[in-house]
Amino acid sequence: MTETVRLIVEKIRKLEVQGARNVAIAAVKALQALAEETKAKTKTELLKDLQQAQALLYASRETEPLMRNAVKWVIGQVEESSEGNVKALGNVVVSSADLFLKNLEESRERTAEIGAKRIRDGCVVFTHCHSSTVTRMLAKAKQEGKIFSVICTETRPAYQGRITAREMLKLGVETTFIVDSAARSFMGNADLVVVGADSITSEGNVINKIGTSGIAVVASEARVPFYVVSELLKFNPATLYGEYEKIEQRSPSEVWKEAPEKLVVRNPAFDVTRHEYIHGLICEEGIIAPQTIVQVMQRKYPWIF
Ligand code: RUB
Repeated sequence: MTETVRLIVEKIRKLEVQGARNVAIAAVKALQALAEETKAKTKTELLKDLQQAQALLYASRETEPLMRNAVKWVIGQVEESSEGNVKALGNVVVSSADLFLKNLEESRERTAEIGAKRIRDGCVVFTHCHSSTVTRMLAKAKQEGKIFSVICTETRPAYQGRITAREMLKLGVETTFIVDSAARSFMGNADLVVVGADSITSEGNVINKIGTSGIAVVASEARVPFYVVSELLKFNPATLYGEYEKIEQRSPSEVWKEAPEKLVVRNPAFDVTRHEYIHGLICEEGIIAPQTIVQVMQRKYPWIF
């Protein structure tokens, strides 16, 4: 395995690269680096290298179907290619990866444009964690001249909410920062909740940063619409065939560095928000009911099945 792939895997594992989209982008770039650095002499050897990288990337963050879909698609292009020469196959990796990234960017732009229409002047937007898709949507609303404010949670234990808060301030959006447990106290002030997604199941349930499902319940109680903003490729096709999405369990030391001995500290990275709490899934195809995800995927991304 090449050094660049190992470095990227480490960055993903340590959360130096965070958020489903950024993780997928880094993974695709790792495959591009591999294609340029590989010592493979045949198509079989190149595919073996790519599959090794695939296994390392998948294991770096378990709950990331966008990354898995991206890597699978790029490797699929090599498998299907009629090229026999390793150099030409390397070019297939690079160009397919570029195409994937371009399409992903277009999906985010379209999603942001659609979502920005839900932000009205004077609106208070509640968000959790850091989603580059959510912040892009809010940036779009701001560019369109909308005046709104944001409430964001700090998002223990890794404080991704600080990334969101900094981005919002940079955009010139009035931002209030709260501890996660203050979500219920502040929900009454919000007009809508927008969160990102790491995974979407065939039933339309959404897996996102730990704490999201509690916020969805609180939003439902307060009658505040709860939206998920996500590119469709975060759908996990295996869930259609009965698999559960795995929930990544991170190191207890992220929660309490020097915890007393014998204390059981648990640190799941994500939780599941059931579709009945989701007002709409804002994606590149529009605002859809999350339960319709399978039909939408069959129409838009049939290769995923
Ligand atoms: C980040 C997180 C984000 C989603 C969506 O978790 O839960 O809401 O990944 O992000 P972590 P994006 O920080 O553990 O990766 O919209 O950027 O894909």
